[in-house]
Amino acid sequence: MDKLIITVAMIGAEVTREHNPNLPVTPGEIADAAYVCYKAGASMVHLHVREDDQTPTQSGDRFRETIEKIKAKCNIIIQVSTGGAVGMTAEERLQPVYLKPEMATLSTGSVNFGDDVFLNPPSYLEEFARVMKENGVRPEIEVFDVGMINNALQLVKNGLLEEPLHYDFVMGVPGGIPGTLKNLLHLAESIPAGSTWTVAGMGRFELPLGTAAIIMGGHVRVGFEDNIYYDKGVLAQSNAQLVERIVRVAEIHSRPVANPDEARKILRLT
Ligand code: KMH
Ligand code: ZN
Repeated sequence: MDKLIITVAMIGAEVTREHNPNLPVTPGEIADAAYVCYKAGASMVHLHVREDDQTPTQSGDRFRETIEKIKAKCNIIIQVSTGGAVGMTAEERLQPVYLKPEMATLSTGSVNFGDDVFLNPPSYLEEFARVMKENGVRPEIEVFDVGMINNALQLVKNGLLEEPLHYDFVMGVPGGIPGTLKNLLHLAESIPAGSTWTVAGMGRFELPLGTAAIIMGGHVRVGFEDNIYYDKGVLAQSNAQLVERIVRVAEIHSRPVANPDEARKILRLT
């Protein structure tokens, strides 16, 4: 089994300080929080950015400023979001990819997203994969439901993606695949041998699915984008608190945690 890669998704596009007052918002706050998560054991940050008033943005300038601040503190892998927020155009969403970060997300299908629709028609998939390829950015395939694996493999057939792919199973989004253990097993068995995968369990699914991934040889994503609670009715004090907990779970199961350079090798970034 490879060492465990812990990704921290600290912000997202939906959570606000009204939900959890400990949400980092400005580039400086995000960089400080990323550094504490890195010290706690995170080797990758899944990055969204906000305006000062918390509005989600895919502004290249805002991403550049935030990435520079994170890089000044540590060598954590930076994976930019191309999901952005529901309703953004493809052009808006793609802006951070032109900064040539090490990784970016690529959602390979549309999904109901609470009361909204997170739109990823075939034309977006092809455009996003092409722009990532042209900019030398390694995609992480965001899988909100099982058919999205097949969509990614179709992009491989079309020459727009190269195997082995790295997948993120996003489980428990209202509208997406439910966060059950049976579904996680099915997803993990549905990707080609040699692929790597992470699980991002929403809300109360974060800890049990993360624990399962540790045992199964997958990797884990935690953070306020997915889950703002530490326990039932108890808000997490920081993203790092969620990272620290999953590190303890890994220790209990004798699964060593990868540092960023070890994670780069596992993810074939180097
Ligand atoms: N905010 C969601 C609509 C991603 O980062 O690639 C999409 C999302 C996925 O968060
Ligand atoms: Zn995201």
